[in-house]
Amino acid sequence: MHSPVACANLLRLLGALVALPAWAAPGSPQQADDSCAWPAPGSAVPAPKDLHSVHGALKLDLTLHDAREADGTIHYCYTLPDGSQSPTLRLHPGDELLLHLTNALIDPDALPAAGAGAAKAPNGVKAPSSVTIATSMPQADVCHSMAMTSTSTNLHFHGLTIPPRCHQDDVLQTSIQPTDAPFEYRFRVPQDEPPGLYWYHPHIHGFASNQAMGGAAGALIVEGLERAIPAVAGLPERVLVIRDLPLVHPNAPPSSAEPVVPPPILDADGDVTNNNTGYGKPARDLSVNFVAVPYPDYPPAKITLTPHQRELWRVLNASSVTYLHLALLYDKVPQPLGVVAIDGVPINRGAPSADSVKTVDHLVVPPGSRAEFIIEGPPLGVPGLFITRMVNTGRDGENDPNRALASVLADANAPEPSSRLPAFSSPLPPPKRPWLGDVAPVRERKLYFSERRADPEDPNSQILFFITVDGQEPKVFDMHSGTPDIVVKQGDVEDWIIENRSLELHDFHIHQLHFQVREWYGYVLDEPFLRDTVSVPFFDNHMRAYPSVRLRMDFRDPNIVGTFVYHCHMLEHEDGGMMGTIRVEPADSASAPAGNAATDRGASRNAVEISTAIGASSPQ
Ligand SMILES: [Cu+2]
Repeated sequence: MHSPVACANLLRLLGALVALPAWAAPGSPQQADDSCAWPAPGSAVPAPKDLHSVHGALKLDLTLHDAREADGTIHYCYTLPDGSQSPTLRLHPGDELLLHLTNALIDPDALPAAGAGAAKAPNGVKAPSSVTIATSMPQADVCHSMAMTSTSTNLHFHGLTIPPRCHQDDVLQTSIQPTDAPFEYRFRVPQDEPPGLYWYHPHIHGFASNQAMGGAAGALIVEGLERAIPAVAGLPERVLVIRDLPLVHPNAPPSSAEPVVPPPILDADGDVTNNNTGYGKPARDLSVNFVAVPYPDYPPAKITLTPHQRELWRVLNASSVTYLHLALLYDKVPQPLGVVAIDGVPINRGAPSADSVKTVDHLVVPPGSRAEFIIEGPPLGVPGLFITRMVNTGRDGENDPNRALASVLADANAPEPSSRLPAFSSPLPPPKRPWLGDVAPVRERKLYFSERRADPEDPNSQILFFITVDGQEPKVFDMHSGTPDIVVKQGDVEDWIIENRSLELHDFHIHQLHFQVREWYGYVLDEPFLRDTVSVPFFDNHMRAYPSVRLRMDFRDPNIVGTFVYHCHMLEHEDGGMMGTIRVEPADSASAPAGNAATDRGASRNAVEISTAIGASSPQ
């Protein structure tokens, strides 16, 4: 909920609404009296509120609300008691996070129109509704609830190597209902967690996509990047959370400034499919720190900085399905992006003497992934534009066209970003375990992404999504199955080949750990850093072999003993069944790993036909 001051500020902000074209829905897209209002399109990009740990701990109360906006869409938002949304949680390695999460969700079908007044959710929290709320649901133990409803929620701390246990980072059984008391999340950031950008979001199977698409996501920063990458010491930093949202103007024709492209085709989920032109209607709109940049005119959000100002941009792709392909143009010329970290891991993690800044002029960031890079602001009077270029997502993929995200303009009086990295810090101690790339894997497994129609005879039937261990039967994820798909032993290192047998991109993510990319689409990479999310190129029917990636999986950290999930981070696919479970057994347990479809190391290396069409889907 907003305080009166926050509401007054919001009203002032809404006064600056840009003029809407005739086809836009009448009325303003925001309401001042709901708790999930976003700034108007074209606004300055606001910085999320920073919450810093103090004396080794960060304590906060967070509430998840939903609200129906004037245009009929539903927003989900994490709010602090002062009304600010999706704070950035900042902790040092070794610090404790103590977060009380209140679920104030209202059933989306019961949400009243925007501005219809406020009611209390069953737990007594003020919620933006005047409807009667059923409170008859029996109170289940939150830790073993497993409830999967539109008003259930929980938290996943994406990228952190913390235990897959209730109150820490369990998403298989933990489910909080609106009738529950505030639920405590409490864990310590590991001492050896790489410094960089992580994030938090809900992870209720079947409902993750809608909640994230409505805005439920925020950044978490493990401080100390300057200890690994001296080039960022003293730099101002800007956290940019890119989310996707349902099209604000779904019925608008494309901008007359664009080339004419074939009319949009919708898939079974109602998403606009990829036309591989870079133009046309996108599957989703995007927002930058909640400033929407809607189709068809993409009015950019605004970033101002002092001329030539060097900054660290920490970009999180919190989209449910949208790939980002970032570039920064000054006078239409691509500018260098000095990449320093991917997925929360400094890019020199495995090779401290190597270049600690990798300069590129474009960068693909799949859903769930993060990229941190140094930019230099434009000179006075030179127009800059932060954009995402098209991504070819495959024949069955969504349309991710070229579009603006934010204008980048120099202003001698620009306010400084709210945060700056320390100018002096002690160097980061070397990781305590040998570099993952130097450890021989004890086992190799192959998994594959695939899709099929629920009724193969009916081209309009629902699409089922699978991630399958080679040798097992494809099945949609069943959270009530007590049998893990994969069992490994803590202490082991394995190589996993992830193959894509479908006609669209997928985006492999595993909880609790990072991996090293060894091969990507036939290219040998041996990356000197780690990722927790990686794009797996799509198959097309002309290829001789399925595209694949080879990942070196790190099961050495004792923190990760337990059962957790791996899945496609296109959340619509995850909700549709593209998820599996893995159990990491203690190193001293007697039982041998079971349920494995292990193959001889090297047996599956194949000569994948390299398509020149991957373009924007390349790894850097
Ligand atoms: Cu997918």
